[in-house]
Amino acid sequence: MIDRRTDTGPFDIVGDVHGCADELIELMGRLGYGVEVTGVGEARRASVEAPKGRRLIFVGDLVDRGPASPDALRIAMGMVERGQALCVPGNHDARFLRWLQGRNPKLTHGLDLTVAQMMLEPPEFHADVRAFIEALPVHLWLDGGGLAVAHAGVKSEMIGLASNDVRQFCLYGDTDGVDADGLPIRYHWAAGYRGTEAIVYGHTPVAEAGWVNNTLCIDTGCCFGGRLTALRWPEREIVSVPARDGYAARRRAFGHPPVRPVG
Ligand SMILES: [Mn+2]
Repeated sequence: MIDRRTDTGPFDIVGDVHGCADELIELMGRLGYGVEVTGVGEARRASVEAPKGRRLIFVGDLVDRGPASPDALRIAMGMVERGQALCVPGNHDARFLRWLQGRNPKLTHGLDLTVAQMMLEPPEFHADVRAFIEALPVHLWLDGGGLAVAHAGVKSEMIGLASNDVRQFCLYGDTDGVDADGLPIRYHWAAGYRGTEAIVYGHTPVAEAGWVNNTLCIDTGCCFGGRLTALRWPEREIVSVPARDGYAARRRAFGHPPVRPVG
C-alpha cells in the first residue's frame, strides 16, 4: 500500500543495506532496536525488539555487494511481517527478484555474491523472499502527506501513483542511457525538486547525508566502506555507523550526479 498518509510514525528510515547485516544490527542498536539472529539453515530466525511506538523503514537495496544478504533480508522480512517495519524495493532487489523468478539476470554488480549466499539457503526461504519482494509498494506516502520514501526518489506529481513510469523513477531515478563503462547516466533530480513533501531516498552513495530542497539521500555507501545511515522522523536526526570493511570496489566517486542539461 503506497498511500499511508494516516500513518504518522515516528519512523527510523534506513539507507541501502546491501547485505551489510552486521552494520544494520549495530545501527538498529544505536536507534534502540534489539536484534538477535540465531539458528542455522531452516531454523535461522531474526527477532527484533523495537522501541515503543517506533517503526523502521527500509529504502531498499537490501541485497548485493555485501557479505550477508540473506540475514539482511531475514531482519527486514521478519520486521515487515510483524508490523515493525515498512520497506520499498530498490533496483538491486528488483533484479534479484528476477533471479528468484528464474529469469536469469546477469550476475553483475554484486548479484553474484547474493546468489552464492542464497544457494546455502533452503527452498522455503527462496519462496518467502520472492513473495516478500513481489508484495513491496514502489514508494510510501506517509505522515499526513508530508513525507514520501522511495528508493531512488520520486517526483512530486508521482507521489501516490503506481504506473510503470512511476515505478521506473522510484527504482532508478532520473536516468538517460548508459555511459562508456556501461553504467546508467544519472541526473540529480533533487536539484530541481520544488515539492512540499519531504522525500527520503537512497540509491546514490553520498559522503554525507544532507538536505537538498526538502529531499534527503541517506545512502552513504556502507558496502563500499562508507557508513550505514538512518534518519529519525519527525526528529530529522541523522544517525550512522561506519562500515566494518570495504566489501565492494567503488566504480564512481561518492556524490550526487550532475543536473540534467536543459533542452
Ligand atoms: Mn543501492
